[in-house]
Amino acid sequence: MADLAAVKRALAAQRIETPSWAFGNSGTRFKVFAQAGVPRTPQEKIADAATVHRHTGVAPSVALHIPWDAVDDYAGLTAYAEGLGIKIGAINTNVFQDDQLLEAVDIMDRTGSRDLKFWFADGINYPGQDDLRNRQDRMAAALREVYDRLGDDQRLLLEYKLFEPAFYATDIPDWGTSYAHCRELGEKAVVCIDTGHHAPGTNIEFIVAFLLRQGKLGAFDFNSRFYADDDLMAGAADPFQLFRIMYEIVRGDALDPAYGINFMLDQCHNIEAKIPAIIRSVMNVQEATAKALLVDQDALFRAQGGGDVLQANAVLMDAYNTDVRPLLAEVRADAGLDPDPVGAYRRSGYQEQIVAERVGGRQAGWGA
Ligand SMILES: [Mn+2]
Repeated sequence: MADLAAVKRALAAQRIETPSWAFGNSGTRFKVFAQAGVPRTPQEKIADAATVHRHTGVAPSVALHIPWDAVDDYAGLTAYAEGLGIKIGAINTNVFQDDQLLEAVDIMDRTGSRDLKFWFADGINYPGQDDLRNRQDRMAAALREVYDRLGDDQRLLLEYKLFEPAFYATDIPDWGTSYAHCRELGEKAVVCIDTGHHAPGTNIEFIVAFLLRQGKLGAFDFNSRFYADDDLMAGAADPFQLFRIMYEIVRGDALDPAYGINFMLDQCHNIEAKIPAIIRSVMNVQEATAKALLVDQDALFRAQGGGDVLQANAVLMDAYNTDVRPLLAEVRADAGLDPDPVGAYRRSGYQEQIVAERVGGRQAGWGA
């Protein structure tokens, strides 16, 4: 049996980072869907992220996106976040220009961010368009320049994506390519797993286990996918997959914030209300984590060692099939929070307030 007091302590200590862009407008390649009350400035995005933290208690940092969240005064922005009880998290950028990559490190210095996350939208659309091997050399050189600029306590998170926007070849299409570049760079470079960036059927928990064993798993971008990079709420499409991923995290003793993995969300909310959808996503990650913590590891290892296939599977499924909502309600109550974060948000009047106040100006969103 898992130690319930230890499970509750681990859940109370869990940290999940929210993405600033999830509070802005988003859409598909056909249309960006506007919603009333959406932030117009990085400050308003930070205020929404602080609201998510106020109701969940486990989301005390917000990732920024450069250039979407670029401001003149980063010290002021950091102080503003701290005044609302949260910190600036990872700096995300997807612009392949050396000067902009280096500028992102300057921004980290000013915001106190530990993590710089790169996703490169680079690749080619046609065979022969460019030399595949030279492109890797150029990628390695660009990464090296940024890596060498990092401070002692800063890290480079290298994200991968199977395809899009380039459809023939992507420069960092999979975890193996990211891992190889990170190994070449050194200790401060680690892989970021975006759960939406794989081919259908990919065993993501295997990647988690492998990278943990190598000490090269640095972060997650949690979201759900049905077809491709759909960016749906984490744990919505396949909660069992999220459980299997979190089990490998627990199995690898990597849940504690001191281990260093940045558990981020990376999602977009096109038609559903953004703040409660992000609260729901945080809760989905918490539920998957609670179930992972409830796995009876002694019984599991015994069954595995004894070659009892059915029993081993049953031990895992027993934990997965446990209703952990009452347990998480207790964890929240112990922390002085409402046990029902989405309900508490709806009753708080915050949504009505931002709809009334955020009138005029230019709403934040894709390309803004
Ligand atoms: Mn991502």
